[in-house]
Amino acid sequence: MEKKFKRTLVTTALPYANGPVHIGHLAGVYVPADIYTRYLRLRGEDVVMIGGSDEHGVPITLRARKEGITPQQVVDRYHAIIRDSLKELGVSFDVYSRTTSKLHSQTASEFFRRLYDKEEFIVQTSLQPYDSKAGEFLADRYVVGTCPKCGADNAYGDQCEKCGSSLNATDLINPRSALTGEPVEMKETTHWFLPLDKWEPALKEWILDGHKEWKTNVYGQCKSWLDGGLQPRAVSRDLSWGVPVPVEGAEGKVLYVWFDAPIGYISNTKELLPDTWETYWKDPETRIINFIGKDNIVFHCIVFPAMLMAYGDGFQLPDNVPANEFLNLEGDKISTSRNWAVWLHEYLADFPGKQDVLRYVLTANAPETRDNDFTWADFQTRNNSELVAILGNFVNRALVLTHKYCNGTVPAAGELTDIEQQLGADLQAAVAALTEALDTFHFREALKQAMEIARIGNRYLQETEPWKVAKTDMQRAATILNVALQLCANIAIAFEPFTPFSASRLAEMLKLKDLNWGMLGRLDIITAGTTLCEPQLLFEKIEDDAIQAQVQRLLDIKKANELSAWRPEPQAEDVDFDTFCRSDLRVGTILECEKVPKADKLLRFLIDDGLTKRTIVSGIAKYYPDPAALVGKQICFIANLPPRKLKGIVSEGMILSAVNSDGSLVLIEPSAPVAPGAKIG
Ligand code: B3M
Ligand code: ZN
Repeated sequence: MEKKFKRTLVTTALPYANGPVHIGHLAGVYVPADIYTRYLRLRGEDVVMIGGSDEHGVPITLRARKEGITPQQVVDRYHAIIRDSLKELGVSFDVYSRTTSKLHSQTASEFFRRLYDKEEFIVQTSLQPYDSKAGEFLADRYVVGTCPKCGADNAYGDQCEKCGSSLNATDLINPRSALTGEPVEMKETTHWFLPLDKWEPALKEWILDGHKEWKTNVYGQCKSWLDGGLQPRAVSRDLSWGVPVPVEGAEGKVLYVWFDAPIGYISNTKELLPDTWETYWKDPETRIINFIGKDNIVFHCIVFPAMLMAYGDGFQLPDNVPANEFLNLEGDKISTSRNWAVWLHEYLADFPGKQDVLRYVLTANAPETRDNDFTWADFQTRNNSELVAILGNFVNRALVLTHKYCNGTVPAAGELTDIEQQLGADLQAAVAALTEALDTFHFREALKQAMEIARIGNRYLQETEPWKVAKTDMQRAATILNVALQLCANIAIAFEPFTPFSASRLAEMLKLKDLNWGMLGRLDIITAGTTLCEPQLLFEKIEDDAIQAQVQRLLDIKKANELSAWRPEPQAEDVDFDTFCRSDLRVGTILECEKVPKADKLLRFLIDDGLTKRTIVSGIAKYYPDPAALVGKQICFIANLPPRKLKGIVSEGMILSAVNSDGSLVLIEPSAPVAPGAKIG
């Protein structure tokens, strides 16, 4: 940290309470924010971490409509799931509240009212999307259509989930109502707009000149918004769910969710610290850090700062906005609507006690600079080959050897040799790199450096072989074990931000209390003579069947999605009646059916067609692993196609079949036995 601040306010994007949180939310926001906050706490800094559910806006009302319940029921349900699952994951919020609280409503109203009184808004009457069938204006996600940027179908009126672009409902191609599916109409309505253009020079100076240290993805997005020129932005909506617009003549209008949600950071701080909250917002010696995903950059770097500037009264702007890119799942974009996600509450139920494994994997693989992919195979490998084989293994060896050779009591160290001098230097280097990475929000790198301490430990034991030395020189063996245990103590500190459950179990095993960041790098943290607890394994191997079950679940979801996305092909062009009548369709009985040798796809049928026996070759072998089972079945076929040769066999006709929505093939059979050769018409 170059500049010295007195305190830090860490905010985390408020998740919409329209569904549970998934690994994308965790990797993007909650895990990095928690790492950072825990790190600052270990340094003894004054830090608070703010969170809460975003309970307004169209995502909530759409969900309510879909589930046939009220918006209040939706937010009550998901707020509880989100709050409890984040807590169980160890995300250490000082407050986790909700934007439907009374305090928030008051705070947001007061904020709007002050801007209104200061004449910071402009009032504009404009044409907005409207659904006359439903009799409602279509705010934001109530409009769906084709994304003008990437061409994805089903982009929302405020954002495309596929490419992440932030949109206006009027940008969409072929916009239609999410309520009725009708094409949208336009109708006049009046709203309050925040003239972002007024704040453009100040924003440019603050970001483009003042925050060149921001992550390139964040700085770049801000620059492109600012270079493109800012427009006034509506801060109210024609909706019934939300904070009512607190001025006369605004019946039926509420604050735009992106106006009230960031104010949630303020109201949640108020809720936590009713008497001192203002120091966390208005004292220039406070540092505000917003952890968000990349789709929220414009709101946190441009819109909310403009709101704060318009409000004045000493409100500080964020010092940094370390936004992450997106995490994909097994190569596909995570999507709540397609259920393509690993949901936190389900993970916690499926992998009890393995919070740290998920935290570790999501950090090791964090989408810090580009989108990244979560795969279950990688999850298993990182657990088995890193947490178990490197970290757990080192700690376990150090503890087991201490129990074996020293009855579990920390031996005193004798003289340190060159090996220990080198180890000390390596440890210092890792700690310096770890601290630097945490200070600059490079959490993947930080985790790598923390892991380096365990690697140093494994190399040390490998090189010094205390189990051999103990046979001849117990004094030297004692020194080695003391140093190994000091490394374990360093691990208990260094891993606390990343894997807090295991770190605290390790600290307990080592009988260590009141650890702090300042101790890191030292080789005298544990006092000789301390009796350690019995060693327990910090991490366990994850077996193939647990991973297989998760992969199968995703395959089932993919299948279900394909099924629900299936639509019949559009009807073919007309064919004239006489042409069609010349086709000779008949019923036949299968006499023989076998695979055509050296042709994977082909089956050879011998058909009793009533007149004679005919051979038909059909490319449907993959659907029938046991062709002989088809013998005796009746099928329908086209009899008067010109014969053609397939793999040297003359095929005289075509068997009728249909490919089903799930991709399976069904032969068309008569519904009752029919004399072979009977015509179909
Ligand atoms: N709820 C969007 C989101 O969940 C929004 C964030 C609000 S932060 C003030 O991505
Ligand atoms: Zn798009």
